[in-house]
Amino acid sequence: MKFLTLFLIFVIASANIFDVQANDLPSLAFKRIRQFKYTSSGTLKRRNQSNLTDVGDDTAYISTVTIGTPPQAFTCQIDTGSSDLWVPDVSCAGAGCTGKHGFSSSASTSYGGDGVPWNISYADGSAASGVTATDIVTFGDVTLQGQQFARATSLNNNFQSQTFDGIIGLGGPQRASVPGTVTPIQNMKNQGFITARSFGVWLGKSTEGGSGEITFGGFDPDHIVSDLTSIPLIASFDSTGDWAVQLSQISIGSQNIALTQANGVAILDTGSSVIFVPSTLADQINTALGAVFSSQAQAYLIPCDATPPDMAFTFGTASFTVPGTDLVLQQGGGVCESAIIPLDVGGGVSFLLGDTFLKNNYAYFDMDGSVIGLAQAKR
Ligand SMILES: *[C@@H]1O[C@H](CO)[C@@H](O)[C@H](O)[C@H]1NC(C)=O
Ligand SMILES: *[C@@H]1O[C@H](CO)[C@@H](O)[C@H](O)[C@H]1NC(C)=O
Ligand SMILES: CC(=O)N[C@H]1CO[C@H](CO)[C@@H](O)[C@@H]1O
Repeated sequence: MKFLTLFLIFVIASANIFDVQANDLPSLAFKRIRQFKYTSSGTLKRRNQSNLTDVGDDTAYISTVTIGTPPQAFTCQIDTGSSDLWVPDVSCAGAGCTGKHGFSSSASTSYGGDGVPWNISYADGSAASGVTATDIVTFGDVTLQGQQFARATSLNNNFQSQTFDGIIGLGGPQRASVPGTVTPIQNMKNQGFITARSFGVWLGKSTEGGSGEITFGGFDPDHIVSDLTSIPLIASFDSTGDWAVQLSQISIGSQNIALTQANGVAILDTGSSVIFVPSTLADQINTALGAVFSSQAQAYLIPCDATPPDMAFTFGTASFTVPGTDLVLQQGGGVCESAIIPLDVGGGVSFLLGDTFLKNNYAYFDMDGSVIGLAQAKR
């Protein structure tokens, strides 16, 4: 997840939340979601997907991405909080690059040449730089011609501990480091694989066998327990390409915290393992969970055998749950940390609802409909 500091005028769409199954809503998003659910041929064409691997007990979800001819394979973290696709270059040297696969442009007969200098930095302090390029890119079932990506010739030490090679950003093109970038999701539409710039994300749990799945251009009805509820994207974030939605309340057991337009902006971020909350709310939430801040650990610690209450995240009138058991993170040596972690993100964003939230709730990211559809996930 990467952020720019922007001064935004808040023109937040009124809490226009509706159930996708309702019959009297003329909205385009409604029709599109219905259509995806029941159309197996025609405009949607056949389902295109990518399987995901759950790594580090739900800390990251990765997909194999191949680049070039013959294909060179990389593991990329799927990140809805950023919009760049990059892999390490074969020339990448230094601690951040150790053990990762490197792309060799000279070994690809379809290499489209170098573009412009490129760099990106993420909210956790990790940073990469190199050069943009184009080549054939395969992501799950989809093969994209002339796809832009970046060859990272330098990765900072933050990447040393990461088990994946690169990152595939699934945010809007406005979030891309290089203006004018055509993202893989945009290219899937341009090249006729999908009719809308949308995708559905199911994240498994390591305790239940792991794995995960992205469905391009639609969602997978096999991984939702009920119909999707459409939550409008916040209009003022159109210019940032962020998947930003408006939280109205969070609940910890029976304790409710009401949120305002100003302090309830949440990004649904597959690239964050946990749930990041504003530092001003972290004490209240963690106290209700039974977690206590340790200045030594610089973290909210919680007994590993604790059974904290469930949390609910409310968008307008629709609530989505995270079970208390998923809020206790094993850190090794009998130490456990709360999954509710303070982070002042900036840019008008208060919450990053990461994998802790998304492995419990299926999310359908629809850029063309300007909505995110949510439903409780089904294994
Ligand atoms: C990153 O790229 C931006 C935009 O091209 C440039 O202004 C900036 O100097 C670059 N930063 C680094 C550290 O290379
Ligand atoms: C994803 O996994 C399913 C089930 O194992 C398999 O049938 C499908 O071919 C896989 N898709 C890709 C793109 O590997
Ligand atoms: C596996 C699968 O269903 N792939 C489909 C992806 O979309 C293209 C274009 O519609 C189809 O040709 C593929 O069969």
